[in-house]
Amino acid sequence: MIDLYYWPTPNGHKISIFLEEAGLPYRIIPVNIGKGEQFEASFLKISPNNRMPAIVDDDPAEKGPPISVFESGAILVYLAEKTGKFLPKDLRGRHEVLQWLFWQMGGLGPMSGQNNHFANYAVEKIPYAIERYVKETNRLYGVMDQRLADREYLAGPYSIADMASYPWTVPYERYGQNIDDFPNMKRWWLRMRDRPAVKRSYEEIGPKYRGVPANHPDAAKILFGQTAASVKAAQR
Ligand SMILES: N[C@@H](CCC(=O)N[C@@H](CS)C(=O)NCC(=O)O)C(=O)O
Repeated sequence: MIDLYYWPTPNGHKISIFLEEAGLPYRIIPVNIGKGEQFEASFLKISPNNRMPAIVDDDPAEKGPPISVFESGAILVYLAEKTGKFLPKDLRGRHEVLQWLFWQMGGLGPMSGQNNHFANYAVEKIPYAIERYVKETNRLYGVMDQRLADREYLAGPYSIADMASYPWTVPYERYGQNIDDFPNMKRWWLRMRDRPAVKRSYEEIGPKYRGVPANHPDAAKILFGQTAASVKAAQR
């Protein structure tokens, strides 16, 4: 059984999509990040970066004690290796997927996240910061659109690269983008949206967990302005 430490954000959805696609039994342990549950000492033991998602697998392939994994990209690779699904085993196929997975982890996710912060959450609206991230998101969508011109999925067959990327394109309007400007990406986006596992993730699983929005004063106090002292204080 996999324990999934989860909250219905783009990074959380990546893992519920995988688990639903693979049909692996799992249990959700909600981590309400707007309430600060990511700073609980027991959670920091498995996710020292005070971020969800994280997983604990109590039945790892090599047996022995449970294995915990944090960072959504690492979790997707772990689960793909555990199940033998959504990450090809041959050298070329595997690295095709890993490139696009890392592209998401280092680019699409963080840049969209900053975009969202400056455009939608920052109390002070800074035009330079908003423009920088809206443009970078636009560039990344352009890269995806080119890539998807002659294929159905980002890296060959449907893979963990698609599962990682899709959740960061769902709120494209919040990120100042028009999906109609990216017709190849739009075809992929609709294909992803209509997968039953993706639908379950967004329509059934996510809505069970609701908190205040990130810019609610109680949540903003916890989520924005974290420093090294935030983690240190939590470990006491
Ligand atoms: N690189 C990490 C990022 C995870 C992340 O940023 N999670 C956010 C929600 S999407 C979170 O837990 N935020 C809690 C906080 O900011 O304290 C991953 O991909 O797992």
